Amino acid sequence: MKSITECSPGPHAFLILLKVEKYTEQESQVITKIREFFSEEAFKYAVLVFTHGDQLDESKTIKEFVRENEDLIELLDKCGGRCHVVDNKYWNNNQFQIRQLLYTIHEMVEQHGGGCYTIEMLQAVERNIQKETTRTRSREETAASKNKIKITNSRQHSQQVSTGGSRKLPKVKRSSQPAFVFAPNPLWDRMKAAPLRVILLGKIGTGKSQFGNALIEEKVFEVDGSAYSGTSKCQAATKRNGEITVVDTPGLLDNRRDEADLKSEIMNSMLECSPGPHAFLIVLKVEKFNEHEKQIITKIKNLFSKKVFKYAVLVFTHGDQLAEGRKIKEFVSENKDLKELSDKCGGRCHVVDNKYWNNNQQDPYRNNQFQIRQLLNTINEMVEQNGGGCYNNELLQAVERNIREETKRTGSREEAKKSVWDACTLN
Ligand SMILES: Nc1nc2c(ncn2[C@@H]2O[C@H](COP(=O)(O)OP(=O)(O)OP(=O)(O)O)[C@@H](O)[C@H]2O)c(=O)[nH]1
Ligand SMILES: [Mg+2]
Repeated sequence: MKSITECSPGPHAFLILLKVEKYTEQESQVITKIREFFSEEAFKYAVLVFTHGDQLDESKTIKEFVRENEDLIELLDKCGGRCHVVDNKYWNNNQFQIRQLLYTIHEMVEQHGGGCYTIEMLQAVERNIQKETTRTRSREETAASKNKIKITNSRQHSQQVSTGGSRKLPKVKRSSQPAFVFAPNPLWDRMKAAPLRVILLGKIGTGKSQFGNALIEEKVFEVDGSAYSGTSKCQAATKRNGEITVVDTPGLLDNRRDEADLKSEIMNSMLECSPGPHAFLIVLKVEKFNEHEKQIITKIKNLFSKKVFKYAVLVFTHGDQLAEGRKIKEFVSENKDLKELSDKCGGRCHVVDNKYWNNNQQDPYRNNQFQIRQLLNTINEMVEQNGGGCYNNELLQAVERNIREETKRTGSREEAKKSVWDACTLN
């Protein structure tokens, strides 16, 4: 009950912590206890947070894990489908999940009209605190002294509970006080409005398509082991519950391909993520950074202007070539040109190995899932730094205007994109 006085007039959210493990009788009893203490109403304000995320099968999302157990499905349903996963020990960086969780809470509070969970008992506590506050003018002091007062209430409460069964506490009107506590966050607005849009760019055969598949957690892009460019057309895929759109592109500097044709195809990728990408992932291999690689970077700069680096992250594939125990930033800093490039990209670089680092348990750094989580954090941070905005230029703005007009006419954004693109290529 002390926890209640601490967040009077009532909590915006109950975070119910569970482990990624079998949902047994014991877990079920904990849920029953929560119901007994706070009534069924509490679940409307609840989010399930699973810890020990490293126990989650690499190929599964937390919702898939939940769907394997009838009781968990039922519980998740009660909680409006809200659940997240973290790992406090092995996932050094839980920020992505925590941001998602905060976003979920934010959305839930909005759904509740900014209100919080409140029952008669909680309001009684609040009334007492308010009375005491006016008397002592110190809310903190009074919260402490009210704890003593609440012991009586708490006893009454436990007596009620001990009578057994699921106790339905009287529901009372929600607090009229504006209870919404989060500062406006452009990232949340962006996440709500549209998925994160990401374009993969790089030399032929660096592993763009295979990495793209890892990023969206599905085999959508065709992987090709031949010496020639496997990907000839841009392809977009929106996955991870619509949170991310990844656009795969053909390899740059393909001697066999007409330059104008390639350029037009790369520009097509921009259309796929109109009004513009939030991030360009420049895919390189862990190998010598020679003239050819430099030419690729120059090409990217010529295509998108030097503004591109403000939105870019370097992703190194073939991480296996990185000496054991070394970090990608160390590798980058050994080469003057690479270091310069990385600096232009705000020091944002990550490493994966599409062949050997899937499900790598031995070294948490040499693990694609870990690296992808880190990469998503980096992208989110970069988007925040860029004020929630995306890469844009005049051409893109004009294209977006046309798409919007066409969408109004045809009623379908997809169709509109296609006809705008057809019009562009005919000119
Ligand atoms: N060893 C190793 N092989 C990789 C890695 N990433 C990709 N490959 C292999 O490299 C080849 C090319 O991979 P893709 O993903 O098709 O490369 P891409 O950059 O999309 O190639 P293009 O579309 O032709 O430009 C395939 O045989 C992949 O299995 C990696 O990290 N390590
Ligand atoms: Mg490809």
